[in-house]
Amino acid sequence: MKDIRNIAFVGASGAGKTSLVEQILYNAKATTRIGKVEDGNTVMDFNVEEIEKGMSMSLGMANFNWKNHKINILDTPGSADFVSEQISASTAVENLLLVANAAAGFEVSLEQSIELLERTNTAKGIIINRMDNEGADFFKALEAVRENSNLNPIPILIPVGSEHRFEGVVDIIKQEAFIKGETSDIPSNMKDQVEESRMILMEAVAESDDELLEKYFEAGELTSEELTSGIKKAISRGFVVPAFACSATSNIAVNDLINTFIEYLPSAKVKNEIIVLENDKEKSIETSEEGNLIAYVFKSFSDPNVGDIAYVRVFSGCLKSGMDVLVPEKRSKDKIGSMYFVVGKNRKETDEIKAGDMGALVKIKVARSFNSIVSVHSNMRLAETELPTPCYWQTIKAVNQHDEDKIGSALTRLLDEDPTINLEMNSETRESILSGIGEQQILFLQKKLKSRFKIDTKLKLPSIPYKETIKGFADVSYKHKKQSGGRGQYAEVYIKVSPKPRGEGFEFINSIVGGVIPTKFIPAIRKGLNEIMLKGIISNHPVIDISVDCYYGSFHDVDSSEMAFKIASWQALKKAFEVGKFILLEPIHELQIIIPNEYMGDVMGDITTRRGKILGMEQKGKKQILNAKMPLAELFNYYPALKSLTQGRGKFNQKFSYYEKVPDDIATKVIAKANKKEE
Ligand SMILES: Nc1nc2c(ncn2[C@@H]2O[C@H](COP(=O)(O)OP(=O)(O)O)[C@@H](O)[C@H]2O)c(=O)[nH]1
Ligand SMILES: [Mg+2]
Repeated sequence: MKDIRNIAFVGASGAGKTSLVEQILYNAKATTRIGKVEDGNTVMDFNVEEIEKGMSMSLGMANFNWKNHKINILDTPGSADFVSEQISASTAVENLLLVANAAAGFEVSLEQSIELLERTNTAKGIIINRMDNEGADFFKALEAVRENSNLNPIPILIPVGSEHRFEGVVDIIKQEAFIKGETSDIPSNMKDQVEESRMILMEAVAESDDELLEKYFEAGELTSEELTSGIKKAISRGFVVPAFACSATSNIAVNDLINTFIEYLPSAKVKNEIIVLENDKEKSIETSEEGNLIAYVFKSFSDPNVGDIAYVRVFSGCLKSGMDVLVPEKRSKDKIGSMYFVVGKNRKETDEIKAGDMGALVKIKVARSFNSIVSVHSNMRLAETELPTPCYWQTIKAVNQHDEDKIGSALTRLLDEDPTINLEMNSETRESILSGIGEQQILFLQKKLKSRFKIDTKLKLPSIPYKETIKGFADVSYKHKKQSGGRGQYAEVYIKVSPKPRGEGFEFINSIVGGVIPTKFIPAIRKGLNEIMLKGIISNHPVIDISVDCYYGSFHDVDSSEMAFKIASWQALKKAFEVGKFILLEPIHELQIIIPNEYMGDVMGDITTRRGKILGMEQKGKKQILNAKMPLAELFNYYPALKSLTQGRGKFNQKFSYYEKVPDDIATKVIAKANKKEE
C-alpha cells in the first residue's frame, strides 16, 4: 500500500488529460509509442465513439511503474454530461487532480470538477497543462481557479518560460530547476518569484498544523525537513492544494510531475481511512493489507469483445481469482473469475489484486457500478455514492418494430455503465423515459445501442403525465337500460362525488341500504369506476383524488348484470364531472438551481415565464442557490434554457413535489390534443 499512488485526472474537456496520460505512460515505458487524441490512437480513448469525436466519453484506467512505485491513473471525460465518470473515478482514488488549460482562462466545465474537489476528502492538486500554448499563463490560470472556488492552489512546480519558450519548471520545495530534462540552477531572473512562492508555500504549510505554526512564528521560517514532511501531511489532508505546470504534448516537466506524485502525494497507506456502512451504520475504518476484503466497483461496462468488465478498487484485504465474495448491495454472492491490470485498452492477467491497488474483473456476474465486493460473511459495504438528480429527459423507442424486444435488455446493460441515467416505463403514457444529465450523454447511449446492439432508436420529449380530478361536489344518477334484441341490460346508480385533498387518491363508499342494488353488483360498480378513472374522462389522463359515494340505485331481476352496472357507473361519473366541473392537474417539481451571482436576474425572470415560482434563495460562496418550483411541462426543456442563460454554468437538482391545477388556456389545448389523438 505504501508504494501505490492512485490518481484521477478531472477537469474541463480539452485541457489535455488524455494527452498527459498518454505521455506519462510512454515516459514510464508502459507503452511503446505515443498516440494522439486527434489521430484517434491513444490508449485511453479507444471506444469507437471516442475516436470518432476525438474526445473522452468514459473513464479510462492505466497503471505504470515509476521508481519502484506503482501508479494507477484514471482519465475522465471533462464534458458536463459525463460527470458520473468523474464521480466514479473520485470514489476509487486518494488523489484527485484537476487538469486545466494554461491558455483557456476559466472554463465552464471546470466547475463540476472543482465542486468535486471541494466536496471529496481526497488529497487534491492542480495541473496547469498546455504551458507551451500561445497565451499560456500559469499564475493567471491558478487565479481563475481561485476566483471561482474556495480552493487555494499553492504552486509547487512553477514554469520556466511560457508559450513557445516554456522549457521546464522550478521545484519550490527542493529549490531546484529542471530544464530540458536536466537538473539545473534556478534561472537568475526567477529568484524573486521563487522566493515569493516559497514564502507562500511555507505559510500555507505552517497554517495547516498547530505545531508547525508555532515553530514558524518562533524561527520565522521552517527548515527543509519540516517543510517536506509538513507539505506531505498538508496535501494528504487536503489543506494544501499543490499546483504544477507542464506541457503534455511537448513532454516538458512531465517526468518532474510524475516525481512529485511519488514524493508528495499520499499513498494508499498514508490515506487509508474510508467510510463504510456496517449493518447500515456509518463508520470510519482504517484499511490494511491484512484486513477483511473490502473492494468497490467504481465502473462497469460491457466490452463487445470481452464481455462484462468491472473496474475495481481494493481498499482492504486481497481479491483473488476463484474467490467467492458477497455483493452486499445486491444481497447476492458472486465469484471472482479472471482479473487484469489495465493500461487503457491493453491488459495483463493477474491472480490477485491487493489492498491499495486497482484492476479489472472480467465476466463478473453480479457486481456492477457502485457495488461493494466483500468477504462472504462480512456485514460491511462502502458508503453510497451521491449522484446528481436527472435534469434531461427523452423517451426512447426502437425504429424497427422487431427491435422492441431487444431494446430492454440492451438498455439494462448499457445503463450499468452510467448510473446517472435512469430508465422508467411510464404506465400512464406508455413511454420508456430515459433521464440523465444532458443531451450528449443520452446521444452517447443511443450510439452505443447502435454500435454494440445494432438497434436504431428515436428520441423525443416525454408526454406530461397529467391527471384529472373534480372541482366541486356533484350528486348524479344514471340509468343504463337497453332492450334491443336478446337479453336486455339494466342498471341504475346514484352517486355523490366530491373532491379529496391532493395525494389522497380514490375513496369508494358503499352506502346502499335495503338491497336497492344487490351486494353482488357492488364490486362491479367499484371496478367500473376504477376502469374509467384509469382511462380518464375528459382528456385521456387518469382521475385522482376523488371520493365516490354510491347511495342509491335500482336493478332488474333478469336484465341486471355486472357489465350493466359497470356501464352505469362509468356514465354516472362522466355526468358528475360535468356537474362538479372537471379540472386538469399537472406535476410540479421542486428545483434547486445553482448559478453564479451575475446570472440571478435573467434566471429569475425566466423562471417566471416558465410558470415557476421562486421559494427562496441562498448565497453560497460565489454562487446563488435558488429554490423554486416549476411545472414538469416546463422542466423537460429547462436544461438547455438554463445552460444558454448562464453560458453553461447553471445547473439544477429537482424532484417531484405535488400536482396542481393547469391554467385553463393550457388545459384547453391538452384536451383538444387528447381528443384528436383519440379520434
Ligand atoms: N499545445 C498543447 N496542446 C495540448 C497539450 N496537451 C493536450 N493538447 C491538445 O489539446 C487537445 C485536447 O487534448 P485531450 O488530451 O483530448 O484533452 P482532454 O479532453 O483533457 O482529455 C488535443 O488536441 C491535444 O493535442 C499541451 O500540453 N500543449
Ligand atoms: Mg480526454
